[in-house]
Amino acid sequence: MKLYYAPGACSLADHIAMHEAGLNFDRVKVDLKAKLTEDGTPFGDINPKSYVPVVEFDDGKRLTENIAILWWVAQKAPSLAPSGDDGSLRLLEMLAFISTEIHKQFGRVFRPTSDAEATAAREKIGQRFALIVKMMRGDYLFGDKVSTADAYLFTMLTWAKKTGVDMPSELQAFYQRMRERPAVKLAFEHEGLE
Ligand SMILES: N[C@@H](CCC(=O)N[C@@H](CS)C(=O)NCC(=O)O)C(=O)O
Repeated sequence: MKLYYAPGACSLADHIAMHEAGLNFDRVKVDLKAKLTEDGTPFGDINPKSYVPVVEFDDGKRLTENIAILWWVAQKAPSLAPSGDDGSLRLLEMLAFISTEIHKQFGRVFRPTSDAEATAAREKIGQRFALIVKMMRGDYLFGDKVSTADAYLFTMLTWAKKTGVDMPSELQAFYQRMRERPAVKLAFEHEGLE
């Protein structure tokens, strides 16, 4: 199995989650500007959407989209989803919130078409971070156990740090907690991140 990633991109969430799940996988670095993998393959041949993350299974089938990959990882390692009858559904709900309400807003912070747009996006992300704090049920989103959604949220916080988006103190503490996890340390080491 392979994970196609770009250092520090949203694929970091999948990278962390796959380590948390104890999966064995190779990593293939993608140059998103040149749209080439590290061995020179046009990335469009791997994923016609031309973005990371992509998981390639041993039979050659591929899976894209953070929500789908992070949900799939939790199917492989059920401890990475909240417990209870509706655990898988709650995970999906949280992944969708992070993807559509936080991840997407960062696009407007990284590549704003105007100062006003960047300010509006920062405000939106701030509101959503405040909501996340209200939703958090313990040290992690769903209580005292890490989930694949935590890996996604943590990745969003690395972007907040990079771009100076305000982070509530609860999320700063969450960031530090996540940063100490062996899976996070390993993913940082593999991606050459600080
Ligand atoms: N809907 C996709 C979006 C993935 C995405 O935004 N990937 C970014 C990196 S964080 C990317 O590869 N961008 C390159 C591009 O769009 O050209 C998902 O959630 O997986």
